[in-house]
Amino acid sequence: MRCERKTMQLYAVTDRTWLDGHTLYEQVESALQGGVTCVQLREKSLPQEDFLREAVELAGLCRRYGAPFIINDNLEVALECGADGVHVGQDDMRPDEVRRRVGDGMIIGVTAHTVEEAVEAQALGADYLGAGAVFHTGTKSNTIALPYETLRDICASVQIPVVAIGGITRSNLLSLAGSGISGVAVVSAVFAARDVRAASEELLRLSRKMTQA
Ligand code: TZP
Ligand code: MG
Repeated sequence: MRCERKTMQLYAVTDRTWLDGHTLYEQVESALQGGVTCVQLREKSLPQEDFLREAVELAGLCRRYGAPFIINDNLEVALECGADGVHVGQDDMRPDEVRRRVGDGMIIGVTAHTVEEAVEAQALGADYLGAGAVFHTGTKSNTIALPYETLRDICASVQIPVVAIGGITRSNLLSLAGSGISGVAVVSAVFAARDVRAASEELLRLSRKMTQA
């Protein structure tokens, strides 16, 4: 399996909204010190050159901490920076096409909102699924609300790990117990925190409790 279940325990997705005088590199390092088990670089408006430069730096950082490093949507950057994987949404490149381009070694993550999308993504070569938004989120617009029952059905319909995303905080994380997810993906709960490291430690503790429940 290209993606171990424990990799999904606490999946941090970057956002520069809350840098608060820090660099993204510093923020990601704090998150890694707090124990995040996977990092996704998600950049929606950086010029390609800057995106790649940042990706190369963060790839090296994540390697030092032994956490898989995933690039959102940009295959060229993922390949050039030596990322461990790439994540695509339903409107992005199809997973089988991604697989053809990146070869067998790279992790491919796919967003799924329904059982049909989940089953198809797995059949087309996805290594893990991101499912959400499980709660209301202000971080991404136009998210589709995913009821707990759908999350549970998605998990039951595939063999690959599923990570829940969207509006997850320390207060609601444990309510995802029993759904079958392997962990949680968070943006603001880590990167908007005043103490990114402490927030990561607490979310990791809760996520472990949630999957053991
Ligand atoms: N995909 C679905 S919801 C979301 C993404 C990228 C944003 C989640 O952000 P937050 O701050 O953890 O709610
Ligand atoms: Mg996308």
